Amino acid sequence: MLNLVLFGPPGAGKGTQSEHIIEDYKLVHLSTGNILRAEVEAGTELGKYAKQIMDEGKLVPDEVVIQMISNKIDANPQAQGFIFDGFPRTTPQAQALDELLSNKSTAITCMVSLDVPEDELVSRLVKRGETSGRADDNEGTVRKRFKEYTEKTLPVATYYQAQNKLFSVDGVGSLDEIYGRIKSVLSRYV
Ligand code: B4P
Repeated sequence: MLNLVLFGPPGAGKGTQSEHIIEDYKLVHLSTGNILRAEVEAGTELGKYAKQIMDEGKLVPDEVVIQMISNKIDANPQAQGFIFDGFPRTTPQAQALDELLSNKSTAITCMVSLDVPEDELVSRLVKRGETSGRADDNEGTVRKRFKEYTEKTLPVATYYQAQNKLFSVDGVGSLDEIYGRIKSVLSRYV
């Protein structure tokens, strides 16, 4: 199995690059951001609870997203591998993911981290905000999301580095250039 964590700050292009990877490597795409937005859209209790947190640029509590991911892994027993997009975002989430995969006799293969400077991220997300309708795509909230990332999510890279699974790639450039960099990391494994 190829189990990839696609990592990076808000707006780094995780969702964008996932689309190519899923197609070429036949992985099941698990994006916690997409799952949460679908819950918000459907007006579920979870969606109502998560919306306020997401709109403030904060992270949804670990136990909520861990349970969501656990359900999605169980719902895909035939998967040839997973791409985790936007998860794990905290060290407890990373530990829980290791345990979930170990219970299925598998593990994370590698983490690819997309490196993009903060000002470029703000400009991408403010631009997306012109059409996305996302309440968290405005400069003030993006800066808060970046702060959450720096404080709570960056340690996740150290967690995978300690397992020799971290690969950083330059996330600035054309979509094809960046995808080429990701493929060259994945070519070590497939
Ligand atoms: P997410 O949905 O995960 O999203 P994201 O950080 O907005 O972005 P992504 O990196 O996927 O960027 P994209 O490809 O879209 O999270 C949203 C919120 O959900 C979080 O703030 C949090 O509240 C909650 N949440 C999600 N997961 C959680 C978890 N595990 N724990 C707790 N809370 C969680 O690209 C962004 C833009 O850049 C697009 O407009 C794209 O077109 C553009 N772009 C992409 N690549 C480009 C390039 N190379 N050049 C120029 N523009 C580019």
